[in-house]
Amino acid sequence: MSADRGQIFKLLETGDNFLKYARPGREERAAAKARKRFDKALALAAGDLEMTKQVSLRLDDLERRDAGDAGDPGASGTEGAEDGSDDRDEGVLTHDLPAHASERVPPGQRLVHRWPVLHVGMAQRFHPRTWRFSVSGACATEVDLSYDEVKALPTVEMRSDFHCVTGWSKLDNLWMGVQAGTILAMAAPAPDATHVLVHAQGSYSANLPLEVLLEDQCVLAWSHNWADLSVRHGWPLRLVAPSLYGWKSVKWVRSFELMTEDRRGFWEERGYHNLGDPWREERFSYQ
Ligand SMILES: Nc1nc2c(c(=O)[nH]1)N[C@H]1C(S)=C(S)[C@@H](COP(=O)(O)O)O[C@H]1N2
Ligand SMILES: [Mo]
Repeated sequence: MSADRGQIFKLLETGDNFLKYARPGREERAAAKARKRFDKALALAAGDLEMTKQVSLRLDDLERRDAGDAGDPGASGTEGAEDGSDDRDEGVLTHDLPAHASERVPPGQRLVHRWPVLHVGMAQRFHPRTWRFSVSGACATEVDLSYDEVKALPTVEMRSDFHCVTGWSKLDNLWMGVQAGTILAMAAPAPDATHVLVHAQGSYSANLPLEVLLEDQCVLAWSHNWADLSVRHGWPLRLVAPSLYGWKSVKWVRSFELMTEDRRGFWEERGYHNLGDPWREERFSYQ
């Protein structure tokens, strides 16, 4: 039997979204709902090695998550005090686009006015004394910066639109931070460096072509619309890569790993598109 990959992936996507949108305090319920979809997907994927692998990665994630919660209560409760303000941002969708917006909203996306929060796992706590941002791998000079050193680099303001693969787009975000290219230049990427694995604190990562990270609009940001980021939006530092879907915009970012060949990040390994251009609707790899 070989079920349609689209049908299997739809179950995975639905399960992923329960996890991504889990509200603080509701993680258990979200994990149970996700597990149901993943179990069903596993049954349908029988005989399809690639899809079976993608389901298994997710079931492993849930196991690790369960173990982590039981063994390390200190790992949770990372929400900062400033995080209560925009609590009800999800699902505020409109279908009436402003006249100028139509050509700025990629296919299959709808506009949101407030700012949803989504991530897998726990928000990450900032430890200013031990926090570092590093660049390693295929480069002439490894870079290793404290938070103050990052903030002392030339600052830019960058306006851009944000498109999440789950279907929402938020226009006109004003980010303040340091261009990714500024820090990459300090490292002097090797001539044969082609891709970067962007690592978050915790186990999240995303891969991007080096040339995308070098675009002017790619920023390591600490501020959004004139306010410091909240913890759940990625404080103290997040990547903003506006030309790709939002999962590439790694929150709680801690390092760039320069690579001479491509390697898939967290969601890419779980079946999301390797590049993720919203204008081409590059959502999932099975497409
Ligand atoms: N570290 C980390 N960064 C992440 C994620 C995550 O799970 N962990 N989720 C990504 C996804 S899928 C999206 S759409 C955006 C959402 O950013 P926001 O929560 O600030 O809206 O963060 C991205 N960055
Ligand atoms: Mo996303």
